[in-house]
Amino acid sequence: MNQQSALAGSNTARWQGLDGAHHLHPFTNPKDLKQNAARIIESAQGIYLTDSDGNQYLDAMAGLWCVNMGYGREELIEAAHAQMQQLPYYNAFFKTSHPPVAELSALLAKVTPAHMNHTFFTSSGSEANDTVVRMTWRYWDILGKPEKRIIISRKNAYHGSTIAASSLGGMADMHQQGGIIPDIVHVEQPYWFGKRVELGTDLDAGEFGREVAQSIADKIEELGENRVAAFIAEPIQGAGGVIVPPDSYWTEVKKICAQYDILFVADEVICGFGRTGHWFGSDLYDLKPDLMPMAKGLSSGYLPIGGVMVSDKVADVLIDQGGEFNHGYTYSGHPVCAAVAVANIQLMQRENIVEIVHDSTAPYLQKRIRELGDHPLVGEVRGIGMLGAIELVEDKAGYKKFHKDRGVGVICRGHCFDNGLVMRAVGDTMIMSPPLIMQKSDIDTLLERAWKSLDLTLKDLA
Ligand code: PXG
Repeated sequence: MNQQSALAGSNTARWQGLDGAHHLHPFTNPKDLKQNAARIIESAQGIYLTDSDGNQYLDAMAGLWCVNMGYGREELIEAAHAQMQQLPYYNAFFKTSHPPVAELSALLAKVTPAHMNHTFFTSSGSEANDTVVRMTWRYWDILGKPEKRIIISRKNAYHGSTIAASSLGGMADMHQQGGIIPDIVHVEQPYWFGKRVELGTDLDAGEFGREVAQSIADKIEELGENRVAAFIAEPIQGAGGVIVPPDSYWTEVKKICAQYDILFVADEVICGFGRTGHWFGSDLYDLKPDLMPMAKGLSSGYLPIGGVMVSDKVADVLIDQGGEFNHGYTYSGHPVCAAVAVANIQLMQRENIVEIVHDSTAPYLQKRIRELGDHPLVGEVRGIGMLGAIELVEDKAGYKKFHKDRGVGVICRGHCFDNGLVMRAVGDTMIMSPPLIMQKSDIDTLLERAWKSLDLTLKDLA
């Protein structure tokens, strides 16, 4: 061992010790972590992470679905540095503003759908969805319909981790710890593969999509349109397992949202900022949402910033009839975060990244990951843009998954790490959301490592 790696090793033990003794991790079983110390990620460049022992990993999750423009981008670092010197903090309460937040608001009006021209800023996607709840309720209140309170969401949706956002979400594990706030209900998700597993047989995609969409209309009828405020959905469910709905689903949901007097909220926290090969998932499916929570890719994850993009329809009511909206955060539109978001969007524009993803890298990623469908462990591969999911199954033809206690997804994730690849496991669904800057040769590396990790997983199961 040379001197440098010996030193790196000792630092690893020190950081693991400090972390284990004092850090409560999000979504982690602390007892498990005690037995297996945390992997310490120390630096990153481009699409690669380096841990404190010098191991490198291709980050096929872009951090946590966010580092879209890759690590180490000088433009973003410089924007933060310059803004720190100029004005590290000021708020946007009390009729004040500052250049970065004004510039960012204008830029967002340009890149989001044409009917959306105002942003309410937050520091995260969860806060954005909390804002959605209050804004939705406020909107109907102003219009003299305070009884319109119920927000319809979907099972297995993820909308964040604050109490309101986790209530909007459809994660049963989260609801078990703390319950959900009133006036939120959940309908089916358009998980075609999951339904085929449940039934143990194939199923017409178009029909399934229309049926699941119809459950939204049924729910509105059951509750009464006069009580329903909004329907919220991710264009493609991310944390739930990259659930790409059948084409018929959004076609039908759009009709339902137009038919009833309710707001439609497209949660773009993952799908936004080029992830699907379009600026927003709403562009991909032509969704025309009334509200659009966003975060993550807004700053490529360099600093925490989120917001709610507000349609003219809602903004007109809030602005012309609403008076003061009693809502806001100390860091709403934080100048350094806003400056980095501006630099990030400008970098995306300068590098034509959305076009490159749409025309070149996403089609290549989608073609290549589908090759994994030939692997004996893989029951389905799906994806759109720079999003992918690989379903690990016991029996391909019979749509049979492994018993969940076998932890096949976790085994596979471990092999991915050991082979220099970060993929996330949602149960036995391996998911990826690689940086948008991936080139075709990077995608080849990803595939090589994924295939090897699947082989090793299969070997473990034998
Ligand atoms: N909406 C969506 C669609 C998300 O994916 C949030 C809201 C909340 O954003 P914040 O910034 O408050 O985390 C998210 C976040 C995972 C994972 O394990 C996914 C998210 C967050 C943490 C973990 O896939 N998505």
